[in-house]
Amino acid sequence: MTKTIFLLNGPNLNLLGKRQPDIYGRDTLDDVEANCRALLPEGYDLRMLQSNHEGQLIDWIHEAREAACGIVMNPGAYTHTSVAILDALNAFEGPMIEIHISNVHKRESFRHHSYVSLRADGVIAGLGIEGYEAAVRRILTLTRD
Ligand code: CA2
Repeated sequence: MTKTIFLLNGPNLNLLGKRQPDIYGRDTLDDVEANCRALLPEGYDLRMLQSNHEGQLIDWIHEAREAACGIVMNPGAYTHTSVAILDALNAFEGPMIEIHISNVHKRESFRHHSYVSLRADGVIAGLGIEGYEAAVRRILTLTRD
């Protein structure tokens, strides 16, 4: 059976490649999806998802419990605020990698704390969109038979 990796993206990441290229670069989420798809061996698929709404992200995490072998998530600003997303991720049993395009530790102090890191099996920050590919590679390593 095909194993599906969920790539979940939080608020404002629909603007990726369209605003603030100095911080987030010029590539779009479609580019991220194409780069990640190119890494998938036979038997794997991915679902690229983005929402500006916390509840929608939580619903997708719940869906992942049945439908995904692993989650790569850039929760955007919810990283720093959302106990609800942390609770949802704690109910997911597969591997979960947290990714940030920018190096959050080089930015404002409110970005230094992540609720999601309390659940994440790995945390990537500051590699630009290449971080998504590193995260997918890690999920593949952890889920290959
Ligand atoms: O560095 C990251 O990936 C962040 O998760 C991005 C969030 C920010 O709140 C986190 O602290 C770090 C913001 C996402 C906003 O994305 C945009 C992309 C392009 C243009 C404008 C916003």
